[in-house]
Amino acid sequence: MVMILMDVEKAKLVEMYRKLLELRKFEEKCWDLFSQNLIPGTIHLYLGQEAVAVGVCSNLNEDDYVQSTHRGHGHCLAKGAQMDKMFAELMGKATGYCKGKGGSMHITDANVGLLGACGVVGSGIVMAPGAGLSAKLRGTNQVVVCFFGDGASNTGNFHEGINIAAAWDLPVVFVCENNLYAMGTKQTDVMKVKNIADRASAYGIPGVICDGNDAVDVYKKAYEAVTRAREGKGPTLIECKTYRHRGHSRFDQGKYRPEEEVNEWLRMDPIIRMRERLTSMGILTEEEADVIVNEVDEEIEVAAKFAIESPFPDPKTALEDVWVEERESE
Ligand SMILES: Cc1ncc(C[n+]2csc(CCOP(=O)(O)OP(=O)(O)O)c2C)c(N)n1
Ligand SMILES: [Mg+2]
Repeated sequence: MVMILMDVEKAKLVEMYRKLLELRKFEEKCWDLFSQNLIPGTIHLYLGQEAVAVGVCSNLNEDDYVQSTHRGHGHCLAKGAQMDKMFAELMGKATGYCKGKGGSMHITDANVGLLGACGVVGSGIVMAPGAGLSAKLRGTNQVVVCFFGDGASNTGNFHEGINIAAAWDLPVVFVCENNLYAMGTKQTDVMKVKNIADRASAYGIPGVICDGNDAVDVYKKAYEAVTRAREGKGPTLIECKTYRHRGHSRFDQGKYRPEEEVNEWLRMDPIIRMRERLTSMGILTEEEADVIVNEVDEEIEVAAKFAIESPFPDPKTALEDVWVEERESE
């Protein structure tokens, strides 16, 4: 374990522990707010997969881009989106990211390079190369991270997006979060290959497998992929093996998953593992770790209070911001 951590700075590890907690507690609060009927529509919780977003995004600069998915709260927070505006958006409030008109699957924040969540499975895989091409043409050294699931890796977009990004050496890092299920469909029932990363060879790019419940493993492998992209050497396909703690969306209890499987993955909880590492390495004492937990709890309460106390949008604004005015062609 010492070997694994020696080359990652202590401050970075502590920062990652705090981020992991933010993602976890944000989702727990979402569940709480939903249970009180304060969040309309559906939500797909990121609980259990936190090490992926945190491990990857800890390598990014503010002006790098992230393309998210329907299960995107973790990506947004890890890239620097504001909790208060996220809660407000989920609750349909006027202070939310889309003024309450978009909800969970439309959270976007251009100020921190967040290109947006999207409910259309696999769609991000063809949009990310566009952002990569833009960065390449402008010569900005920006990198694009494209998150998607195992289910999305079976769509045609996977082939189209990765193929063109590879052919043009675009600065895109494709991160597949393999949580073993696409809704109720088991990955092994619909794929002949064991590892999604194995498909990378078909595009002539590196394919890398990570322990997706270990933020440090993800961080280090993503570091190599981000560096490669920034140096103009093209994309990498990273597969993070992970698991969602809950059902697919808020209405799914996940009964199709065997109890032993769920329990096995719960034992590999990414937050507990990170805390155990930091305390056993002497980087944090138990008391210091508790202080961070309490600080994050407080941060969550403040952000949720902001959203709860925010007004709903005025019905008169319903048609604002939903249509782009026609422009003269240039
Ligand atoms: C194009 C399209 N087809 C189907 C759906 C319905 N749908 C929503 S999420 C989902 C499963 C996605 O699975 P995966 O890519 O593994 O992501 P996960 O939910 O596991 O994070 C499906 C089929 C959709 N939203 N878009
Ligand atoms: Mg999945």
